[in-house]
This record gives sequence, C-alpha cells and structure tokens, in this order.
Amino acid sequence: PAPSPSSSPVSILGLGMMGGALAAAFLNTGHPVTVWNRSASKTGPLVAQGALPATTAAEAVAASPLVVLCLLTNDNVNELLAGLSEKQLAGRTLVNLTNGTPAQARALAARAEKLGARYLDGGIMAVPQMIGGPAAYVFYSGDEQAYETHRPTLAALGGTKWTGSDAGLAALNDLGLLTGMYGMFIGVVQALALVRTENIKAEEYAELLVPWITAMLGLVPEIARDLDSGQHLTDVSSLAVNQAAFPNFLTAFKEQGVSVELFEPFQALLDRSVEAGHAADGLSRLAEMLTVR
Ligand code: FVH
Repeated sequence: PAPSPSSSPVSILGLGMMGGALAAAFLNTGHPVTVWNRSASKTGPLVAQGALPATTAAEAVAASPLVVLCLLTNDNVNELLAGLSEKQLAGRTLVNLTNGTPAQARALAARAEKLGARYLDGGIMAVPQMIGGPAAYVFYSGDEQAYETHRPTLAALGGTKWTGSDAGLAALNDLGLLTGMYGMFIGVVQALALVRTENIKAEEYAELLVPWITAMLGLVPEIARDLDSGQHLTDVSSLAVNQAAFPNFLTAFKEQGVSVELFEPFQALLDRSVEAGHAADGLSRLAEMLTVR
C-alpha cells in the first residue's frame, strides 16, 4: 500500500534558522527526516529530536525521494548541485525554498531536469517561528506532478499555494509580497526616525502608526482595480496633490536631521508622472510609471 503522508521520508539540506524550523515541522508530523548542514554542529538539536544526520549532501539526497533545500542564496544551491551527480539526483524531487529570483528558479529547474530530478521552487511566507502553524504558507511552482505527489508531506510546513508550472512563479509571488512588506517597513522606520527627533517614544507612536497603516491598506484593492482597468483618474488623492505635499516631507526630514535617502526617489517618481501628464491620476498610475520594459 502507498505510504501514509506522515511516513514519507524527507531530507533537509540547510539547517539555518529557517531550515531548522522546516526539519522540526516534518519531525513533528511524524516524517522520517534526514538532515545535512554545511557546518555539522547544526544537526545536533534536530538529531536529539529524532532526525538522522547525513555526513554529506549526497548521503542526505540518497536518504529520501523528497529533498528540501533551504540555503542562504541560490548561488549556494548551485554550488551544492555542482557537487552532486546525475546518478545521485535522478528520480529525486528537489524542493528549493531558498529565497531567489524568478530567473534563478527557472535556471535551477532546467538544471535539475538535466540531472533527471524533478524541481519545485518555493517561497516561504512565514518566519521560522510560524512554520507548521496556521498562518504560515508556501508558494510553489514547477513540476506539477511532483507537487501533487508531495503536497501532503509539504503540508507539514503550513498551507500550500500552487502558482503554476513556470518554475519562476513562486519566487515572483514571494518577492511581490515581500516588496509590499519592505515598503511598509521603509515607511515605519522613517516615521519613527522622524518623531523620535522630538523625543516621542517609538512604542507610544506605534499605537498611532498601526491603525493608520491598517486603514490605508483598505485602499489597496481600489488601487489594484484601477491598475487592472487602466482607469487611473481618482477622487481620493491625485498625483498633483501628492507632488505638492511631498516636498514638505523631504524638508521636514532635513530640518529634523533625518536622512532623505529612502524618500527622495518617490518625489522623483511623482515629478516624472506629473510631467508626463498624469496630474489627475491616482497612485495606480505610479505602478505603470515604474514599469521599465
Ligand atoms: N529567516 C526568515 O525569516 C526568512 C523567511 C522567508 C525565507 N527566508 C529565506 O530562507 C533561506 C534561509 O534563511 P535562514 O533564515 O535559514 O538563514 P541562515 O540562518 O543564515 O541559514 C543559512 C543556511 O545556508 C547555509 N549556507 C550558506 N552558505 C552555504 C554554502 N555555500 N553551502 C552550503 N550551505 C550554505 C548555512 O550553512 P552554515 O553557515 O550553517 O554552514 C545555513 O544552513 C534564505 O534564502 C532566506 O532568505 C528566511
């Protein structure tokens, strides 16, 4: 009989903060787990939880049909693959959860295919502490058959979101969400840097900042709808109004002794958009103006 999902063996290569959490989640759901890390000392805590240590990457790959990679960069993944032969990789499914670009994922998928392996790329939407919990999920793309086969096992990490058979799509979705997150954090650190110049406690100000940002997030669907429809005219806040107000921000930052390095480019984008004739449009127009090809 086919093995139940929890008895499918998994190998994890890369036991950093995230890889360690992934291995623990597979262990917690009853999977036989083999672990390998460049610095062998990181296998210790997982072995104590029941994982089998592999002394080489090749040994870890040989131990399971499903091989999860979570290294720092895709250059590291390419380096690791360079040390493995077609004989070692053929028939394995590689699930690469290392952060990377769509082009890197496509190149890795082609490389894996040449080596006779199936390839899934993944983008983890969680921090290590969330892995295996209800809010964590992972975008996947690549070999759909491999995804369907291993989905029950991968569910140990959290939700599974299929983005398509183009291997680059998981990274695209991942980077898109992280871009939104970084944009938010850029605003947060700038706001806190500004108010603390007048001795306002950051923690106190966060109580105002969180509901404000949350309320502004309500505008996102409308911006997205305008972008999709190409109808950018707004009755909320035009680019002309934003362009007129924005120098106040840059001036205040300078007056208060806060760097403008994060915000100056936004002024330049507003200026360019208004000069191009989009003064009456809303923020959705900026997404079009940012597209360079
Ligand atoms: N931590 C997080 O919150 C984020 C959440 C979203 C996904 N990211 C991405 O996950 C990848 C791994 O991140 P991490 O947090 O586990 O990172 P580290 O704790 O720094 O662990 C890095 C592991 O990579 C190994 N490694 C580095 N270089 C090499 C190499 N040349 N060959 C083999 N392995 C290598 C490193 O090994 P060692 O230094 O312990 O020997 C760690 O196992 C990453 O893409 C995030 O963007 C995490």
